[in-house]
Amino acid sequence: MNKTLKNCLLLLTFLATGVCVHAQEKLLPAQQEISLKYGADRLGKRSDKAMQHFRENRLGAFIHWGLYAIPGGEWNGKVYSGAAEWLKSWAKVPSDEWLQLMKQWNPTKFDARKWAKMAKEMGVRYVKITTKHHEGFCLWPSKYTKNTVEYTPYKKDLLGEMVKAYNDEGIDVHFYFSVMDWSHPDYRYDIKTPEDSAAFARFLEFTDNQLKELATRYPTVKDFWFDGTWDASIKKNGWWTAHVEQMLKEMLPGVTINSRLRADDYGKRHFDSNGHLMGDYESGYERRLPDPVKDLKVTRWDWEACMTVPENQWGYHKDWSLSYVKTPVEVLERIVHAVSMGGNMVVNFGPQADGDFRSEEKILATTIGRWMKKNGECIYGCDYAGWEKQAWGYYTRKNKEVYMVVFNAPYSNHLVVKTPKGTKVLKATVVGGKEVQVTETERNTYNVNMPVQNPGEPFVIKLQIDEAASAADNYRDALT
Ligand code: H79
Repeated sequence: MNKTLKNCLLLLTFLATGVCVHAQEKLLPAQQEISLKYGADRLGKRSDKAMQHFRENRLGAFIHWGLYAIPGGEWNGKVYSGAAEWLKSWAKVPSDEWLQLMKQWNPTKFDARKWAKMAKEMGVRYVKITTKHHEGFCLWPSKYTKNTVEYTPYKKDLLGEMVKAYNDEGIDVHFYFSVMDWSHPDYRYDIKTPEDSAAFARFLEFTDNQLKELATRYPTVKDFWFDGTWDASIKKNGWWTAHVEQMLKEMLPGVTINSRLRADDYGKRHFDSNGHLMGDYESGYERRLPDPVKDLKVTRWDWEACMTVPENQWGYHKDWSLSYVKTPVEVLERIVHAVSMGGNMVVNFGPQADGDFRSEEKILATTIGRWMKKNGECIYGCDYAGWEKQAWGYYTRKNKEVYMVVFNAPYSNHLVVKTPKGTKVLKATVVGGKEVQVTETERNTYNVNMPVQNPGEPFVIKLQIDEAASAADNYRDALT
């Protein structure tokens, strides 16, 4: 059999057997696909400008801010170690009582411009803001409920102030929106009776109205990130999730929407019953990343991961000593790791109720920002490089530029680089520094000399490559 034919057959076998498919992404052969009314709208990545922009931004910040910032994880003298924004649930606080916190909502230190400057300094290109978390409190004066900032001592439109300030700094704003609303009397976890059905229909109309209100009041919003969509009530109303996506896309051309919103005709979420991603990007990577070796199929679709700095605190919690707190370098490594696998990373901040940030978060933003200022070219607009991963760190790539982002320096003082067939490394330069020596050691294998660097600071080497190099060389394979 000739080699090309053999390769084609191998590829076909690979595709047909669906080798290494994602647990959630079980692709059926095309002819066996079932017809869906509310499945994926599209196969593969979106290629328009707005999506490209979303993708090239790569680094974002999450802002979790709501009434939960006031108790900060403590209720009636008891400190709960679970996520602070879930305190209402942990402490079983009835809605009426929880909403009393609105009387104390007065963030006197809040200055949207300061927040925007902090984000700018950190080097994030977008910010995802919790417009409404599960508790139901809205950061904008929604006319469809009284549970909003308008009825607090602060009174003003917090969300509006933030949108303007971030946009003024050239930072995109994305809206986090929890569909599940613990304070709305018509919310249902499941639909079991005609009464549930009627109530939930009213709830969906209320939600539509709030979303239309957000899209109309803040037309510069670039993305909606839905959460609180896992309940049976929503899974039984897949049509509504498809409708919301369509409605927002009609109102805001180019807007991007996360996969978490969607459920198909059979209540299958994120990936439809045929295994195709719904929404524009996968948003299931919460506090975790795909496996660097096994999960590289994620490069087939757009995705965005989000992470907390402590183990699992999104909203402000007064005691961060209850779980491990990641160091700035550990946060940085997750950012680089995500980009090296073709994804975005969003780092979470949980501001205090007074409108200031805790010192740990300020230090984190400054430290990341300092590194990004020097090395950001290996993040923004970069993608999966397709080169064999090495133990020293991660590759990222932008057009012809391949970046080595080094987190683990070897004792040999040589960073091993293995290139794909036909690709030669011509030159290596430290970003913000000098050229370092490159030695070819085997076929498609190089030693890149370790530069002198600041201890504890990951560094970046930019490679100049020739991809049209002849595959012919003087190396001989061993006969065994
Ligand atoms: O906003 C942040 C979190 O509050 C929210 N998403 C991020 C971005 C979130 N994280 N996890 N969850 C929502 C789902 C949580 C589910 C659980 Fe439970 C809460 C598991 C145990 C407690 C709900 C209640 C499911 C089982 C019991």
